[in-house]
Amino acid sequence: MKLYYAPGTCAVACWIALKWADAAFEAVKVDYASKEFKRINPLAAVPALDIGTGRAMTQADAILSYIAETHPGAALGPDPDPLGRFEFGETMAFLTGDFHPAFWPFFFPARYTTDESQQALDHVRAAAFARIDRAMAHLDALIGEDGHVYRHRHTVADAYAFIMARWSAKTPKSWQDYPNISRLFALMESDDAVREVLERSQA
Ligand SMILES: N[C@@H](CCC(=O)N[C@@H](CS)C(=O)NCC(=O)O)C(=O)O
Repeated sequence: MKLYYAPGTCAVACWIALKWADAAFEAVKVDYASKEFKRINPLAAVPALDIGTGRAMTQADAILSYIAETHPGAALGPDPDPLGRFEFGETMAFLTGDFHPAFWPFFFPARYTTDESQQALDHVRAAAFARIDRAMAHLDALIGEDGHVYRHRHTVADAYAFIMARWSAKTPKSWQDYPNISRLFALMESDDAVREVLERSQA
């Protein structure tokens, strides 16, 4: 199994999940904009996971769910009851569909306006920051005082939320300003597997 990643991206959450699952895999660093990688994922985005079926899997939510489902002993996925599955799906959809996309206009404002002036870019960033803050506040409320994103326990949602919330350090309000997200960070930063992945993925 091969995980295609770029440093600091949501693909690193998949790497953490694979480590937690004790899966056998190779992490392959890519330039997501390169021609070679577009042959693996035509959408030019990481993560992609090649399990040898002839087509790499894409979409972080689906990949993380696949890792959780194929490694049940690691208990990284939802509780099996319908409400448990719903809450997990709702959480992952928020993280990948609302939280992650909120950051992109802040980091790449030129993609979100045809006006090339500095003022236009500043406006996009200001609007983006309001969405990021709203999503961070929602994540903070989801986490609560135990430091976990889903039902008071360690799941792939923790890995994804942690890696994405790190991006807030580059915005006017960092994760340290949100008390429950700070609790998640304390748990993640004291996890040996997480520390190893952060070190290796940034190398
Ligand atoms: N919907 C995709 C989005 C993946 C995505 O945007 N990945 C980012 C890294 S976190 C990326 O590779 N972006 C490249 C780009 O937008 O140019 C998913 O959830 O996996």
